[in-house]
Amino acid sequence: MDLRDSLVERLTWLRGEIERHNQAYYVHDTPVVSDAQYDVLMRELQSLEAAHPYLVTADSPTQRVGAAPLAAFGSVTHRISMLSLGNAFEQDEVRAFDKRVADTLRAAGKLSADQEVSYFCELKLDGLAISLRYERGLLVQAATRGDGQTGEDVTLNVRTIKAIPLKLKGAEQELPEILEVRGEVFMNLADFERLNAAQQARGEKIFVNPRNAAAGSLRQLDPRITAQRPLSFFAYGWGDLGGFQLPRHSAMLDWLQQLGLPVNQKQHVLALGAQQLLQYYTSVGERRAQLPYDIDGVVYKVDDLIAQRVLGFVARAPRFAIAHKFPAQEATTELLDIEVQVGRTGAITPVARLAPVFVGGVTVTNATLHNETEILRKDVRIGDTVIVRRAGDVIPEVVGPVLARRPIFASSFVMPSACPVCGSAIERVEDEAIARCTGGLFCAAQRKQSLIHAVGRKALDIEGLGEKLVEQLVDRERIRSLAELFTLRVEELAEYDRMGRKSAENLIEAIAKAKRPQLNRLIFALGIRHVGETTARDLALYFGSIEAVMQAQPEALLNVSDVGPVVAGSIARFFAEPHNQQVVRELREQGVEPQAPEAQRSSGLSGKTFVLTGTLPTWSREEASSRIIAAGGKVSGSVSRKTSFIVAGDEAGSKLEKATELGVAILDEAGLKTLLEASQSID
Ligand code: 9MJ
Repeated sequence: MDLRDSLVERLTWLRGEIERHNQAYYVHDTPVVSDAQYDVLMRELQSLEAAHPYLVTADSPTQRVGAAPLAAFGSVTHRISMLSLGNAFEQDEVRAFDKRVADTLRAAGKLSADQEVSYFCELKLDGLAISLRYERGLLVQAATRGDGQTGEDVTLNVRTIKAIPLKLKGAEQELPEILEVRGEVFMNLADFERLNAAQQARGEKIFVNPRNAAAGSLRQLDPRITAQRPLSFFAYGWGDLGGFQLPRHSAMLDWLQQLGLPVNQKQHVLALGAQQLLQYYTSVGERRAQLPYDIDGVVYKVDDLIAQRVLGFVARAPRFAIAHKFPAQEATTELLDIEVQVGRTGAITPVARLAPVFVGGVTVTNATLHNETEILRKDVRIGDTVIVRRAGDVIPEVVGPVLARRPIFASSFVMPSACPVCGSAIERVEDEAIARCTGGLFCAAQRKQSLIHAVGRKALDIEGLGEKLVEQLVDRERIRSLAELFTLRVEELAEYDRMGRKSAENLIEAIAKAKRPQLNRLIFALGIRHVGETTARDLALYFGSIEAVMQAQPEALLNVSDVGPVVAGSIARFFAEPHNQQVVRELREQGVEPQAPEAQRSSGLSGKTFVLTGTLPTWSREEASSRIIAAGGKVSGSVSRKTSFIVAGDEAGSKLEKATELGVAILDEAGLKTLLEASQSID
């Protein structure tokens, strides 16, 4: 073998390896080598090709990047038009679609009276439709949908998308002479976030959503830029097939996948009749927020391709398929004003006041703008038309302005220098994005939020004391500190909005019960910055009384597990404030008796370590843990020989297996309760 032969062999091997890794990464989502290993192969290929340009082939992976810039996009006439889909928003529209399909097929003798129509269900990706033309297995042309008849020639850009094979898989004689594949180019959410972060760091355009980022990247005049953009692709259809066809849509997609094209098989199902279509819609809706990309609905397609032909087309959409849309997660509306809200620790959050807009299934009038830096970054101005996003249960947020619609009177947000609620100065600590009101508990907004926190489920857990009532109590200056909560009487409470005598009585009873809180809950209720539930519990165990925590020197605080200088400093500063000391004194005067962990602890469970696994029938994990700790036991996250008991609920997994192997005693919830009762610690 001469030098040239061995060089060609090496090049062929490198190209094969790199394409195999591209497939593993982009088509199957399961990379088999690290990025660094991939880079080594790619660099070797690039340097060999640079030294021997006459050996470069059109399908070499190096040809995905760096082609010369396009002057402008040429146009491509689709040999078979690229259709769009009709939409359904309501269940009834889906039922009507299924009925139309079934009636037509029955009339044509393609479906018997007792048969349901078989549909192929797909996700509706929110990207950009493209058509890829392969001739004898080689990608020769890529075009956007355009108006359905004529699209833009984006071949050079599409060649840079690693998820799209330049060459189809399979023996040459088995590859179709002509194959036009249709599908969606899109960007994964994580890639979108990374791209925007990089764009911002370079001072370049920020994209408002993954769809725009994908479209902007594909329609770049310079393919070298497209090459750097993380685009993905899924195939879901076809155009010209050169006469070849399998009998079903599902079989066609299997075939496309075999040819090396990415197909979103994991998300596809076959469904019979309208009811199963609606089940698919619901189940995808539940998973939507966890998907790694944006979708705007699902698509139902009649699976049988002969049936599809019988059904035919209306205008530009097929009668055999329909898109069932989810409520839009984004909408545009007018930004009427930006106001600021004051949180429990004084943090100032700018809030957008919006002209009401229906988004994500609800009407939104307020949306968070996070902080001043975010407003500047997004360049959002009062008077702008803005894009509002509400995804899943997430708080609605302003994504950015529609610059083309910016009015001349649009005005920039200015962070007020004084708190709008109490007038105290607003400060912004250097290096922190958050501005804060310095008013502390002098500020009614902070008092309200502190009180809401203090009576919450994880703190004093006072049932029946909601936000609206707290607001009224603070606004009427009836309650100025947590201690005054314990001076409330049934008669006066009954006068408040939406409070009857019975609910007033229940509330007073709940407040009375809160006079004997667990010490850790009381510490948490005080709302000391950086002191969460766990730290509060550690402090309670270490110091044993609220007075001891209050008087602790910073050095003593540092002895508590997981308390470092920042937390210790925050605790010390909190209790150095005379009004905070006053609150604790007043609580005591009102008869509040925190229950020290020692008092709750009996000999029974001390020295015993528990591991919780699975879902218990009535107790949350949190509740079971706090009961065990209150009874003197310890809760650990992992099973070892030192574990005394494993408490196993439904769907207990590997921990239970390990405990069984090690011979650890196993309890269910009832067993745990019995044990706790025996240790006389249950309250
Ligand atoms: C998207 N966007 O995911 C179709 N689509 O079928 C799926 N779009 C489509 N199918 C025919 N999954 C025309 C468009």
